[in-house]
Amino acid sequence: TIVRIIGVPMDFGANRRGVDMGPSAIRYAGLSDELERAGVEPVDAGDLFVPRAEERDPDASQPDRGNAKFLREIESVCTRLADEVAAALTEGAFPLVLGGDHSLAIGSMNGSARDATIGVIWFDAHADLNTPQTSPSGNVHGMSLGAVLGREGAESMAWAHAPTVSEESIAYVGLRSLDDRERELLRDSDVTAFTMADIDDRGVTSVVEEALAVATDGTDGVHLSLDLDWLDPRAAPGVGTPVRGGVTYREAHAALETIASRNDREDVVRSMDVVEVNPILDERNETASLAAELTASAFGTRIL
Ligand code: DIR
Ligand code: MN
Ligand code: MN
Ligand code: MN
Repeated sequence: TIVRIIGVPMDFGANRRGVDMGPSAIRYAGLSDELERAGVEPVDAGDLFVPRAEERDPDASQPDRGNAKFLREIESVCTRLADEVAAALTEGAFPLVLGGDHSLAIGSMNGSARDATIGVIWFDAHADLNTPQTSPSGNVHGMSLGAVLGREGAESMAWAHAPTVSEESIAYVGLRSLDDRERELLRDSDVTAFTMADIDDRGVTSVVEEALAVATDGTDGVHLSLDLDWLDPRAAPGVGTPVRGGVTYREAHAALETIASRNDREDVVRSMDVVEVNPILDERNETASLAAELTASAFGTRIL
C-alpha cells in the first residue's frame, strides 16, 4: 500500500492558535519511519498552501454565516484538499491527511466520498455536529460533520455538503463533550454515538468493532478521523480543547489495532485524518509522537 501523506497546516477552524504546526510536528516525530515499520510505503506529498491567519479577517461578510469564523478561507483549503484526496484514491494510494484543525475533515470527507458512498468513524471527545446557527464558539472545527451532512442551519456552507455521506453510516467513538444544542441535534439524528460510558461498559475493542459494522454497512469504504483530543489529556496534552476522561494510551492503541485487524481481513478503510495536534501546548512533542504511533497502529504495527 502506498500511503500519500498530505499536510494541511491550517488553524482557521480552532480557537487556539498553533495546530497549523501539527503536520511538521507529526513528521518530526517519525511518522514515515513508523509507517515503513508497519509495512506500508509512505510518500510525502508536502503541505497544502494555507494563507496566514494574521492577514485574514475572521468576520469577512458572507450572508447567513451565523458566527462561523474564516468560512472563506476554510472553503478554499477544503475544496483543494478534497481534490487531493480524490486524486490519491484515483491513483490507488491511501490518502493520510495531517492537520491542522478538524475543519479540514470537510475536505477529506468530500474527497473520499466523491466517487463512493462512505461510512465515517469519528474518534473524538466532541461530536463536531454544530452548524453556523448552533455553534456557541463560531469555530468551524466544531461543525465538520454538521456541514458535510448538509444539516439545517449549514446553508452558508453548501459547498461542504457531501450527499453520499449519510447519518446512518457515521459512528462516534469516545464522545464526552457536547454543546446543549448539539446534543439535541445528535439525539434527533441517525448517527451512532458510542460515548466514553460505552467504552467503560463494553471495552474499547468491542465498541470499535461495532463502529466498524455501522460504517461498513452498505458503504464502499470508511473514512477514519482521529482527533487527538479523543485521548485523555494525560496521554495527549498538546491539543487545543482538552477534555478530561478520555481514552488511555492503551485503549487508543487497542482501538487502532482493532481497525488494522479488520482491515487485514478485508480492505475497509480508504482514507484517514490525524488532527488537532498543537505543538505550542504540547510537552516535548509527545502528542505528535503519539499521533504518529497511533497512525502506524492503524496500518498494522504489532508488538510481535
Ligand atoms: C465545541 C468544541 N463543541 C465547538 N469542539 C471541538 O466549538 O463547537 N471539537 N473542540 O473538536
Ligand atoms: Mn474534532
Ligand atoms: Mn475534539
Ligand atoms: Mn446529506
